Amino acid sequence: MVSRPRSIVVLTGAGISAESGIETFRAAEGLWANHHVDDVATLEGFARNPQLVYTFYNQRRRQLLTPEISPNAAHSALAKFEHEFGGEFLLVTQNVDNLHERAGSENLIHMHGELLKMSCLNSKLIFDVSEDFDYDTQCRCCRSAGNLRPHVVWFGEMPLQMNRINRALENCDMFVAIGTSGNVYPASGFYQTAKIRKARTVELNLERTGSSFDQHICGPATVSVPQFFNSLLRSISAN
Ligand code: BJW
Repeated sequence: MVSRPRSIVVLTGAGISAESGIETFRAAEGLWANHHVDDVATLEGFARNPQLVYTFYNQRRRQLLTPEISPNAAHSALAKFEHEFGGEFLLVTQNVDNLHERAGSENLIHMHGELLKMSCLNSKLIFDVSEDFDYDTQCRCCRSAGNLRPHVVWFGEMPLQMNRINRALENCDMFVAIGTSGNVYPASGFYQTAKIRKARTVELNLERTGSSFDQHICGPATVSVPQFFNSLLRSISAN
């Protein structure tokens, strides 16, 4: 057990944004309850019915940009911790929302992409986007329509910045997973990589998932995340 961590990797999932009003994927009323994964989260689904996929992401982008959606106490606690902790800190999120950066997190990887970005299927260039786009939208680089896709990682595609993530996992002495069901590979295996390196592994979730972390703390993220990271800061400064 490490009392004073030197290097921490935090993984977040949809559960950290749930209390900000963004649906999770696998809850009874979650995003997958009303959409078939194969239709909206695979390249094959996009090829079959691009309009359905554009509409799915346009709606989610519009929701993210409404004034009702803002970072919650869990996002803020992570940003505060990053700025006050003297060691290495990497935040890896599976979320495509921008609530971590809005809360002030800096060393952040969006491993499954970002809702406020789109990419060109030809050039692979990535552009910021805040408005709706679809099959008829002209691409900013090749100047033709039909070439733009949401900058998100679908099933069967390689998540982003895996080399950097793996390096951080292999060097960390604490790994904390927050609000993720552990259903999706490779994020579901991160705690094992960290464990092999003798890191302390902690899960913060509404309920205990199937993965065997060293410590499980159950409760809503807006309560458990500030409690856990503020207490960690106190114990670091007391040592
Ligand atoms: C709270 C809370 C509160 C609620 N407070 N907590 C067969 C076996 C094993 C693997 C595979 C397989 N067949 C295929 C695969 C691989 C596949 C995979 O894992 N499939 C499984 C589903 C079977 N993975 C991939 O294809 C990935 N790529 C890949 O593997 O490439 C090959 C490779 C990689 C690396 C090395 C070598 C090879 C790509 C996965 C892409 C996932 N994309 C999505 C959509 C992204 C865009 C979008 O947002 O639309 O990403 S799917 C969706 O799931 C989204 C999420 O990021 C991801 C994870 O979901 P998350 O965040 O865990 O959400 P939920 O809803 O599942 O859970 C929420 C949790 O929060 C719950 O636990 C609640 O309890 C909790 N909670 N309220 C605290 N208030």
